[in-house]
Amino acid sequence: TTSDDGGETEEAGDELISIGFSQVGAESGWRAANTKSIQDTLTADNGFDLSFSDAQQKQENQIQAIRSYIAQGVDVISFSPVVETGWGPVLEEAKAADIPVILTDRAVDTEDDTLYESFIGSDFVLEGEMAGEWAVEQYDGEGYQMVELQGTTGSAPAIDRKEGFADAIAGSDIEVIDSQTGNFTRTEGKQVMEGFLQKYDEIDLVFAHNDDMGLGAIEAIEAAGMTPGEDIKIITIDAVKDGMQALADGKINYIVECNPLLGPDLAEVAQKVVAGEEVEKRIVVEDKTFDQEAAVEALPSREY
Ligand code: GYE
Repeated sequence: TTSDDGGETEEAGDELISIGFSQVGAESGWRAANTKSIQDTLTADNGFDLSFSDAQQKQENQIQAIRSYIAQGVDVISFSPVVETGWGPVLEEAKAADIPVILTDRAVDTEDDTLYESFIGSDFVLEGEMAGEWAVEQYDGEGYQMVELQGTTGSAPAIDRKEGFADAIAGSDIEVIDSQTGNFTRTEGKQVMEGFLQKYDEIDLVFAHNDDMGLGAIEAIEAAGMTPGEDIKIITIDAVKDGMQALADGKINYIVECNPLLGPDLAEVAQKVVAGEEVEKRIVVEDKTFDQEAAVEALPSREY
């Protein structure tokens, strides 16, 4: 089917745009807010027929979901790639079937940018840098020993946040004594932090690649009889409700936001792509930062 009059109205009785969306999983509060934004925006009222699948953080599940969307012949495929590499073949298959692909949230590592129409999401290197710059401002000169809780191994946010933070603290006396993945989940963040607390006599600072792992670390620190936010400082990324609450409560020291509300941008780009209009290859979502005071102020009106 081709799009007809190309009119601006969304409820003109036009055919719905069928879109297959493969989500990473349900690993974090960020992901829950992201899923809700997509499901609340890509509705029949807005002109979409959404097929949504959850890959449970497994690339093979995403590839399978994308192949089934290709087989169904949807108008648009969108996904948030769990890891950066290994997408070439399935993206080629979508291209061969003439189905446009829109990336949201996480990037793929490919030289060939004709394999997708647009990539909508935050600048994760910048997020890591903003977190690291604040750490240097606050703590340089104290000889802090830091541990890092990394996101999912091989994912764009884990790679980029690590890099941005490392760049920002280079030249300071903050020393990264260990860095392990907690897979962006609260449970694994807690487990990894428990291990760190057993292994090291002195930990002054935690940099967690997302709020959920930071919240897990808080549980481990409290269980070890210490006060998170004081005995051990904590910096995280996301700024979801639970993270912001912990920041307002003084248990986290600083959060760099990562905006999960990508549904509206995705809807707009999908409509344009189907209508044959030009779209931007890269749409960067803007993120703010919060210290404890700012969190107290922002919490009452926080959407997610
Ligand atoms: O920071 C984390 C989630 O890809 C930006 O994935 C996203 C990250 C987010 O699990 O909480």
